[in-house]
Amino acid sequence: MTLRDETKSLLLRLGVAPDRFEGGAMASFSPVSGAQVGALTPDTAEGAAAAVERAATAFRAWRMVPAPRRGELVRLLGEELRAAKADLGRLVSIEAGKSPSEGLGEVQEMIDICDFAVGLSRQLYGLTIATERPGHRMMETWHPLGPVGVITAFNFPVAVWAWNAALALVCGDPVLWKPSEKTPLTALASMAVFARAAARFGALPEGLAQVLIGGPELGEVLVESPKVALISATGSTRMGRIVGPRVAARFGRSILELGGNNAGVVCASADLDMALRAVAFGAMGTAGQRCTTMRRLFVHESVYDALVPRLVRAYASVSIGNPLETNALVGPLIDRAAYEAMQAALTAARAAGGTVHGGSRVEIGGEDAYYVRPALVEMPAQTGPVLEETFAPILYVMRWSAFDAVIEDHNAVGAGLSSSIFTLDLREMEQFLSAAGSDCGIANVNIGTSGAEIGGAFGGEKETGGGRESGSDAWKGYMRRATNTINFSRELPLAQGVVFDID
Ligand code: UN1
Repeated sequence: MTLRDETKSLLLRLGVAPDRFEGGAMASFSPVSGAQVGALTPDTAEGAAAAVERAATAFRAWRMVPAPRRGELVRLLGEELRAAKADLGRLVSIEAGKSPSEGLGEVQEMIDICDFAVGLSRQLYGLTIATERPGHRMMETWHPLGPVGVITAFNFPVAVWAWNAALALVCGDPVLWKPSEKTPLTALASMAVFARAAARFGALPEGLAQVLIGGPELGEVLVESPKVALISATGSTRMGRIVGPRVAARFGRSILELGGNNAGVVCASADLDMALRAVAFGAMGTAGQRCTTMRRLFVHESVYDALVPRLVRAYASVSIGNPLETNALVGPLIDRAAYEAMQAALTAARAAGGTVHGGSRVEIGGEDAYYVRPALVEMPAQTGPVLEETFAPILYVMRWSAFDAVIEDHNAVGAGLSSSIFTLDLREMEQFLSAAGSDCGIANVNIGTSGAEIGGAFGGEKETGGGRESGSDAWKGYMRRATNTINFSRELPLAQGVVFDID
């Protein structure tokens, strides 16, 4: 069976109508072999504008549905995702090139956020606040915000939609999804799964969850429309620099989850066996194509020679292979552009004095597939390409000797997503987690930078954009807060002792 045939049978089993992915002008490809696997009919900008209108109408109805009832829809979505897990996970492997375990893990992340959101649907609490005025009560209420535009990247083609959609739906907001042009098929499949949950739920407003397949012009419709109350965008810092100001210009709200240049700091006391495994997964997993991928590693000079040669060996021996036919740990890069960006970064690293281990192309999957051996680059200093995110499996390794200085270096890049320290020293650990430590949105101890679970808020600072998605109180970004003061007395005392007596 060809890859295209397998893709077709998966899509049909997942409930996608053939006219959505066959016979259209928009080709989609699998990075596993570079083969075309879909021919979609893209949506138009006019179609996107009509979708926004439908979402705005759906909002008026959905906001009045009690939140726990909205949670029931998400509970059903979680059930349907459980039933679809094997097929959808396989489709993620086909379309994004993830290993089987990571493809399934991505669907598990969707299921987890559904479970979280179902519980949340009964916990959208506001505070009751002490008031200075007698006979008054002050409180906060949280209301649905409006349609949410979700713009996602190829690397987590379905989980990031689910992080946003599960929360938005329980918060009372319709969802408009613009997936990456590189991964439209998993988006269509996710919407088919959603449609089954919706059918089981019963009557739902039309346009509660929609997908827009096509190029950046569709994302632009969402970004520019005042009816889209929130834009939640995942992608590069370059994309965020365009989207953020445009949403702000219309006083829209945005959650930006942009680039990462995540680092690990290995201290003298570190458990090196553990650090080795954590760094290997963090830096090579998902072929270096996670926002949270470990891209820099600072190793204390006293353990450098004990750790780095072992890491170099792990890089030389890690299994690279077709994720559909093997259980290899490293699959393909998404496309040729990713491969070229990786090679350019390695050339720049050599020019900056780096010693490159690995990084060359591996002949798997044919000429249109881009498999590479992950690269470990020993750098004399944090210069050149080390300061930038290259979305490929490159780990820059540097030595350190003074703790305060390594924290400075750790924080001396534009992005601020994820970070980790490997230490058994209490002082180093606490300093890393303190106000004077890592400046990232995620700071870990004795685990890598990637692989966050959904219960925590996910996102980062500085050029990562400042947004938070997923767990903790990230839901507040999807609702509007009203502060209510209620006077149940017979007087009208003014705050701050102000007197304003007429007659
Ligand atoms: C991303 O790379 O955009 O922490 C998301 C992780 C995943 C999510 C990453 N749970 O690696």
